[in-house]
Amino acid sequence: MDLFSNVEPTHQTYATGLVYLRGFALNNAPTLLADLNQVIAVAPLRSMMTPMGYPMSVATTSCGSLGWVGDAKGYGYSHVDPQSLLPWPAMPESFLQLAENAAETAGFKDFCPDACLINQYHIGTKMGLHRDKDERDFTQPIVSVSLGIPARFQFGGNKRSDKPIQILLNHGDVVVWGGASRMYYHGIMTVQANTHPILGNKRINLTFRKAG
Ligand code: MD3
Ligand code: FE
Repeated sequence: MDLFSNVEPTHQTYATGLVYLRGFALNNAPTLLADLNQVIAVAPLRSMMTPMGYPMSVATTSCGSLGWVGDAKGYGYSHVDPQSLLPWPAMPESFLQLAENAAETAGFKDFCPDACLINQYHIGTKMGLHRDKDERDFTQPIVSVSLGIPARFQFGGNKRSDKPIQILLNHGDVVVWGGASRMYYHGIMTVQANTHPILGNKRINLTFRKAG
């Protein structure tokens, strides 16, 4: 068995409200990736500027009625892509179906995401420890889908100083972040050299949010 093939699907619920669905998106991955290509043809991946004055190493774009944007002034959600000044591409049906299905499996019946943030990691990129607080309603979960080469995910607590644990996120893994875990500090460690049979040396992460 290679690193990317599925093991027994494991559904694991943690006290913090985090539900880990190993391999939940494996069968949908080819469709998700085909639909992703349509999205990035309209709204290309790009490195957003940070208020710290340097661009993110991770390239991002969005689909859905709202998209996550960053510039020298800060972060937030916008109805238009600041690069094209056009609305973000619609969320593909395959994305919506998977996100709703995962949320329901995790116990969130009426999850209705209006934003999907797409992050692309090349080898050597990372995402520093942060919390997601630009959304309106923190009782809504966030659903994340990992595709491509694996990455070590860091997961802390309510304080930046809380010691993080690490979780390996593989191709096809889905995590639903509800309850207290929704506001926990988290990040992605520097992505290590690897290749994935479909995505090559990249990792793609989709995060579904109810932002507005
Ligand atoms: C826990 N993305 O986009 S996915 C992000 O792999 C982000 O691209 C990482 O953190 C990535 O904000 C991690 C897992 C994830 C996403 C959002 C969360 C975990 C989360 C929001 C709240 C708590
Ligand atoms: Fe985050």
